Amino acid sequence: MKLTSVELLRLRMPLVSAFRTSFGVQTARDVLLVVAHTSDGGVGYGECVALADPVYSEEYVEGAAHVLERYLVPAVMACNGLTAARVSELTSGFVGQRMAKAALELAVLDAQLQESGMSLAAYLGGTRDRVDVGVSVGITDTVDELVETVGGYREQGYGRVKLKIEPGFDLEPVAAVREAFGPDLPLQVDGNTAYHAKDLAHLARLDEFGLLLIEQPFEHDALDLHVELARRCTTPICLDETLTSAAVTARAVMTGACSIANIKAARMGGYLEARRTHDVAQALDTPVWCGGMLETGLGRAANLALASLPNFTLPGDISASARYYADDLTEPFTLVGGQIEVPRGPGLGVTVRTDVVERVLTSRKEIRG
Ligand code: NPQ
Ligand code: MG
Repeated sequence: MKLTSVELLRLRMPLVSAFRTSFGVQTARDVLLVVAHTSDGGVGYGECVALADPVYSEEYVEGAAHVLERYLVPAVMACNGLTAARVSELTSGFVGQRMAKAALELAVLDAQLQESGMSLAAYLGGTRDRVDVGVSVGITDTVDELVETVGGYREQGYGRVKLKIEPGFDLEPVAAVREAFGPDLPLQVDGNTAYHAKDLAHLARLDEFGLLLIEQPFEHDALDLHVELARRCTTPICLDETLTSAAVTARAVMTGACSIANIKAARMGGYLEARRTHDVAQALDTPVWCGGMLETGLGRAANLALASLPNFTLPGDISASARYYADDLTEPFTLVGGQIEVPRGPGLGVTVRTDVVERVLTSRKEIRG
């Protein structure tokens, strides 16, 4: 494959409701799409999930757009016989930039699979045609409002519920949700690195609520604190922000910092490293689940393909399109019995609604060879 041009599209996608976490309130997504055009007339799409500000990780969307235009795209456009598997090696000279690299790798992979007629799920080794999904519920002003919000998602059919927590909003809301929906509700929490060593004893009290897992309470590089909490808790510890590669995931598991892994392809530089992480976790008897970054239907299609792999044994943060967007960039993904169907068509297996793209477009930049 040879790329003739790459477009960087910026879109402003309002969220249906504000999403509050320990690192801030999001009311819209500043989406960056990478569109790869090939010499055979092929087109592939990739979505960059970096936030508008570097509050979840060190990357942010403006920076990702610059790195793509200045470094990453030129590195792959010069390549004849380009394949998705070569993108990480061709861009390895540029340190980090995982979310930017992942978006480019996915655009190349989509174009490659469109050409070969293979679905992303088949390419990655998926074994399921529908996957269990969950919902991530933001911090609310009151505990009553949280219980009401969770009730709404339960009515929509969500099986697993994840609550965002932060210091001052943890034990009480978790107790209220457990009280309201009973002992059998699959429930987990996510601290998004908001806690510190002084909170160890407090966090260990989450053990009384029969949670599936406690996700990333401490800083991304605080492996030792996660090891200590895991020692004090019966509730499994899961890592998110920390897990930036298969090797880092193996070390985190083997040091006891986590016994469950949240896999986000974008956080690891792409779906190929995400698959390698899946395989390493499987070899270490460590269950994984697919994390979410409020992707549009493009990134959501790719996450569904990834979540169809055998060791994704826990429901992922792959919610229905309507959880975040009134109008998605693809036909909307909907919930059926707590599950979502895995696209089967070539590549991402979705049709891009170019009318919606044009409506929410804020800028377009074309990079030619
Ligand atoms: C997490 N995702 O698991 C992240 C946090 C998160 C579904 O909770 C815009 C883009 C807003 C990405 C807010 C979920 C976001 C975002 C929160 C990711 O830690
Ligand atoms: Mg998380």
